Amino acid sequence: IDDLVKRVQQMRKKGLMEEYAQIKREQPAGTFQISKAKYNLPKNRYSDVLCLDHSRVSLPSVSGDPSSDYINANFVDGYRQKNAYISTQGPLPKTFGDFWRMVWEVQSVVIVMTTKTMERGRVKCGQYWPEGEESEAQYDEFNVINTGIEQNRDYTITGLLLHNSKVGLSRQVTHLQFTSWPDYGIPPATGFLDFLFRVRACQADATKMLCDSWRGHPNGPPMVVHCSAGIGRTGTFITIDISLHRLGDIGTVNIYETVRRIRSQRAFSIQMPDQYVFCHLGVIDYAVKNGLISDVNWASFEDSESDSDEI
Ligand code: PTR
Ligand code: PTR
Repeated sequence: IDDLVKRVQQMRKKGLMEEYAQIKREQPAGTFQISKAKYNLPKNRYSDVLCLDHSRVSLPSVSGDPSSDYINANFVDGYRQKNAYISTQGPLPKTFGDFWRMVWEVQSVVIVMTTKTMERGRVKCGQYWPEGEESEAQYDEFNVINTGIEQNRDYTITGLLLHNSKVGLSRQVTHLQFTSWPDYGIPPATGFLDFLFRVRACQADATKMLCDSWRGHPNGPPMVVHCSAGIGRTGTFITIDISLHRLGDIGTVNIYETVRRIRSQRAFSIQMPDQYVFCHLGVIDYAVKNGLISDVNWASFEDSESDSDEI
């Protein structure tokens, strides 16, 4: 962790932003053929945010409907855990049923949402779950009941009961929505870290209650993480989660490589230079708060290199 602090202080904000620009110049690690198929295009929220073929989540297909197996979602590996996450876009009304089918198929127990449904007067994500306490809604074969809401300053936690009428079974899912994160922006660090640890606690609790099929997978099924496009805020959340797991395990982080690895499975992850910087600052903030390091001197962090390119 001391190395991370040194690195951040040496590179300063400007250097980190340049490093991010370099990551952004790298070609995506594969093709987007299935996302681009004519019958799948309407299922993408943004025409320029497609999903890599090799890591996409395929749904069970229905014969005669070539688009039935498609959702704009990718598996992303965690820290020493294959497919720890699914990064996906904010569901569109026409993909609500697909979204719930995905949650059902991969047996997710936690959904992380890092956007609001509306921001600056624009729809960022569909209302794909019943919003009011005790209310319910139907999405294809899924009946979803809102079983309770816990409201916090920066996030809201909702219990959802998912019933699949095709197989006659129900499952409990916890929905955690972070509400203080503007798109293309960064969140408040303290609120964000509180949120991340609540997400982990929910995943751990729910995993404990899962049946035999998850024995041997101590961290449980993939966590579904989404924002609007499923790249900016989602990528930032996953980068910090992986980095803090790694920090806890071996005492070091490598944010540069972590971001590149995430991007190799969910293309374009992390959208803004500030989000890349925030990954570093969020981890350092955690380390300070937990006494791993003493407070960091940020005096010249935001300065541009004083002697080189100033006139
Ligand atoms: N309070 C819960 C927690 O500490 O994780 C969050 C939560 C809130 C979980 C509501 C589930 C909820 O709904 P219910 O318990 O009614 O299913
Ligand atoms: N084409 C969109 C744009 O206007 O930039 C794509 C996009 C939208 C990219 C939102 C990222 C976005 O942010 P996030 O992934 O955090 O929802």
